[in-house]
Amino acid sequence: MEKTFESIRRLVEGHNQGHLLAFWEQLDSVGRQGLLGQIAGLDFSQVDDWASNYVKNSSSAILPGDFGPAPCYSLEPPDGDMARKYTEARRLGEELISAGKVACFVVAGGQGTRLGFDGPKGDFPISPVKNKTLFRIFAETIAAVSKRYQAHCPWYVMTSPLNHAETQEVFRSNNYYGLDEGDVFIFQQGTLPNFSFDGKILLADKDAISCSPDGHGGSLKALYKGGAVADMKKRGVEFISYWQVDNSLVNIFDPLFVGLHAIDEAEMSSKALIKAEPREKIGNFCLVDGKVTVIEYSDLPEEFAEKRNPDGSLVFELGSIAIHIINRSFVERLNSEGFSLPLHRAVKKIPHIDAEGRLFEPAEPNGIKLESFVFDALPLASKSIILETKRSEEFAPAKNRTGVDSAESAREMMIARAAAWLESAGVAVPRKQDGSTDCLIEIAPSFALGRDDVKAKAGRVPKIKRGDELYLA
Ligand code: UD2
Repeated sequence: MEKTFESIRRLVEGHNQGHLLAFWEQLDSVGRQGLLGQIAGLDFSQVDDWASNYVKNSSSAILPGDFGPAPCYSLEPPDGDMARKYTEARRLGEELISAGKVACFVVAGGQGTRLGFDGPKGDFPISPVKNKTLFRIFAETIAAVSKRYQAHCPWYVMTSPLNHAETQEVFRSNNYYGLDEGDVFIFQQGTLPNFSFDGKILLADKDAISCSPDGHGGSLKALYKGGAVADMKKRGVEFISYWQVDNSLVNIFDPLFVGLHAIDEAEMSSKALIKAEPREKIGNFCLVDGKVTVIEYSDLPEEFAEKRNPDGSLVFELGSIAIHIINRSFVERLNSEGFSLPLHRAVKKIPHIDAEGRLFEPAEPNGIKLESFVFDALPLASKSIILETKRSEEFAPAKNRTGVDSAESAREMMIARAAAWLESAGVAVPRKQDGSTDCLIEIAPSFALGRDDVKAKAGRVPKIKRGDELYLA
């Protein structure tokens, strides 16, 4: 260990991080071993760059010199040619799903802190009548899709060290929600060290570096390193349908989206919606040097966010809802090329030990966490398409407990979508004077995956009375 210690000491001192070994003399052999392992696991070739370019440099992200709005496939095809393309794309998408070439992948490494929920976010109960959790809704959707297409649809779940063991336990104790355990692949994302404002890596304890999950962009490395990509290859999976764990309305297997992506030979594609307002907290789809690029809401200056076309629509109207199709071969290519995504800094309150080894719990932000974002891989794709979708059909993120993007609003949107599906099938839904439903409705994925399924089963729906709690399964 002495020899290893000496080389590690030289390494950390060479990068101005000598303080990481400040408590070495006080550690027992287990602590020493653990600390050396953590330090050896850090990519020191990058630490100086992180410290100077992302930590000490507090200027906001650099905006590209020249950029414009990105093109997009609209909700409805604008003409006959496009209508034929959409029809063909739907057919191809269904064929690819049936052939088991499409897997699904949820990023679930974040904690439900903003939701005020102590546990993996996917375990948050959300459905309006049965109080099903997000994970259960996704699992039932996957089961319904697998049944419809007579296909194996493997599910990949990315966790982080914050919730990996808990997530595994949630799946185990729920018997994998009825899915085949072998078709659920749970793996962990990587971490990045936390820094003080002066570029020093913080210690969580005398024998432990303070680290945080490396952002959802870390998924592109973790899919590869964690064995998911190899598993996909074995199964013949070519396309990965990506979404975020907080989106309770996501359409996990959308034949149109998969088909358009495949016909256009794209490597990574996205769904977009028209922003509700110029400063909505979702990324903006832009075109930079001919490449689809997302500029995060916090990085797009007001003058661009507010810019309007002559017809009054926003110039940058397309918002990213973090739904993508990613080719398995794209993930393989990036990893074999040793890619890295840009990092984004977040100023946070980070507990750590001080120079005397005492735990310090800051009341004010005291350091920097670094993250990469998955949408920063879009410009690396040889081709990338965007498909517009409807908020009311496909996007209800539960980020906060109440208010905008909350568990409350997501629940309301689940009811509203179910009501809209029923009404379009000719079923009367009691409504209050303000237009909201005067009943609770929940449609299980086993009953319907979309509007057309409800139409086919409308005859089975009982008459809905005011105040009813209707569950269709
Ligand atoms: C994200 C997008 C935003 C928009 C919005 C839609 C970013 C920076 N912004 O905003 O453009 O699409 O979502 O809802 O992404 N996660 C991990 N590991 C991590 C960090 C996050 O798995 O290390 C997961 C997390 O569990 C969640 C998702 O990524 O499912 C999004 O994270 P967030 O809620 O922090 O993103 P937000 O709301 O800033």
